Amino acid sequence: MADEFKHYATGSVIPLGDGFTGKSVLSRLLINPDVSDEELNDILLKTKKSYNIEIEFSSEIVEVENLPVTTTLQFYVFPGQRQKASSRSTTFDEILSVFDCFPALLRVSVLLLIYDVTRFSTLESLEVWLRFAIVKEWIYEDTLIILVPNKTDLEKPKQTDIDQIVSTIYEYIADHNLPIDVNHIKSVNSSCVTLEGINELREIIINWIAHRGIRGVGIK
Ligand SMILES: Nc1nc2c(ncn2[C@@H]2O[C@H](COP(=O)(O)OP(=O)(O)OP(=O)(O)O)[C@@H](O)[C@H]2O)c(=O)[nH]1
Ligand SMILES: [Mg+2]
Repeated sequence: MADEFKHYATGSVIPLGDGFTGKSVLSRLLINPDVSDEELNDILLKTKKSYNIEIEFSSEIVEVENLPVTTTLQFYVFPGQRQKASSRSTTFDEILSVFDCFPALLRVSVLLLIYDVTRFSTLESLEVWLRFAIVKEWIYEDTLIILVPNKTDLEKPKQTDIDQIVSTIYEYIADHNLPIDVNHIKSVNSSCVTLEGINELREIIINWIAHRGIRGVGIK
């Protein structure tokens, strides 16, 4: 009888961070980490600055309590730009105001806080991005927050610094009385050039959504 049912889990993933930190490239690699060298070069060189929402989906079957659960990651990638560069360019706030009504944006399963390890200002901005997620009420009891120091091929971040940032994020979350504990905050160093951390990040995200995403049952 159990064989007749198909189990699903789905969850939205939102990468947040300043422009040029690697949100679009990283999301494309997380959707498909098994890229050839040629495909990787293409992604790195041809991914353009975002002026619109980018939506990427991928599915995988994960065993949860002996049941195969078809788990779908939905990435919603926004432009990192907050200021208008010209009358034709669009900003994060403008694009979000169009897509704000998306049901998938009501509750976010995984929030990626991305900064570029070579630019300190992108780390400083994370407070603004986190505040934004709080104001939007994206964080609920089943949200996982992952700090992603990206571009580690260019510079190695110190583990002590990362631990300090994670505890600052936790204090910030606790100050805002959000219903998540310290186990909901992780960090994974990444490089979209060497692919450091990409498989680890994907595993963490997919397992989190399989276990804590929005579950459903259908008939096979
Ligand atoms: N060296 C290095 N370059 C990277 C890495 N990740 C991304 N890049 C490059 O950084 C640039 C910006 O990457 P994007 O993914 O477009 O950045 P974004 O955060 O989406 O930027 P916006 O769309 O402006 O918000 C591109 O030229 C990428 O090829 C990385 O890990 N290492
Ligand atoms: Mg982008």
